[in-house]
Order: sequence, then C-alpha cells, then structure tokens
Amino acid sequence: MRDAVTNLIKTYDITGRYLDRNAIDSLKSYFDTGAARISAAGVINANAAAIVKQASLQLFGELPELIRPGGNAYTTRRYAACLRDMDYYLRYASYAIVAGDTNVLDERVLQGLRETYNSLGTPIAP
Ligand SMILES: CCC1=C(C)/C(=C/C2=NC(=C\c3[nH]c(/C=C4\NC(=O)[C@H](C)[C@H]4CC)c(C)c3CCC(=O)O)/C(CCC(=O)O)=C2C)NC1=O
Repeated sequence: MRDAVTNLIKTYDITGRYLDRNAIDSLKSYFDTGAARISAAGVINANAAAIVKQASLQLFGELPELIRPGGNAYTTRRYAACLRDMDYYLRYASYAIVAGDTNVLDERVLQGLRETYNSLGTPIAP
C-alpha cells in the first residue's frame, strides 16, 4: 500500500534523483489538502450506510436484472453480499482519499477482485 508521499519517493528513488520542483509542488498540494481529505473521509464514515443504500438503489434502478431470478444479486444472501461489497468499495475509496493515492483501492479491490468475481459469475461492469 502506498500513499502520495511514498509513491513520489519511490518514483524519485528508482532514478536516484533529488526531489525537484514538481515533486515539491505535489507534496505541497498533498499537505495543503490534508485537512480537506480527512474531513471528506469523516463525512463518508458518518454516512456510509446511507451512501451504500443510495448507490444500491441507483444500481438496481438502472440494472434491475441483477436482482431478478438469474441475476447475480438475486436471493437475499447474494443481495446482502452485493451491498457488503459496495461498502468495501466505499471504505477503500475513503482510504484512497486519505492517502491521496488510489494505490490501495487498485491493489486491494480493483485488481484483487477480478478473478474472484469472474469465478462467481459476478458481472464486473456494474
Ligand atoms: C478487499 C475487500 C473485499 C471485497 C471487495 C470482497 C468481495 C467479494 N465479494 C464476494 C461475493 C459476492 N459479491 C457480489 C456482488 C455483486 N453482485 C452483483 O450482481 C453486483 C454487480 C455486485 C454488488 C455491487 C455477490 C452477489 C456475491 C456472492 C456471489 C455468490 O456467492 O454467488 C466474494 C466471495 C466470498 C463471499 O461471498 O464473501 C468476495 C471475496 N471481499 C473482500 O474482502
């Protein structure tokens, strides 16, 4: 898992360079937006259940076949697994906001999940 700072250092370390103007600017922006990113994460945390509910209403409104017989989120167990997964995405998204880098989301969720979803017949596009 990398955040904006470790990611930047890794990039410069690979090529053996001191942090240049661009690096300093991007560090500055990371620290300048720190309070805003933390408060965004706080808002997400406090409203996670409502955000997941809203997102699920929108998803199943747009793709009702998911919750019809034959759909991957059909049956109470699979419906609950789907909502739980959305809660996972949101949680990892909140980590990414705090880290100022999407690495944690890519690594733990987006890449890690593809094979699992394929083997479960869970459609990735939705
Ligand atoms: C790193 C955090 C993390 C994630 C993200 C995660 C996902 C995850 N989702 C799963 C299942 C599932 N995921 C879904 C999700 C959906 N079906 C749909 O039609 C929708 C498109 C979608 C909801 C948006 C469903 C329905 C299952 C159950 C599938 C089954 O058992 O047949 C499974 C299989 C094991 C289980 O049922 O618990 C995993 C590992 N596990 C983790 O630890």
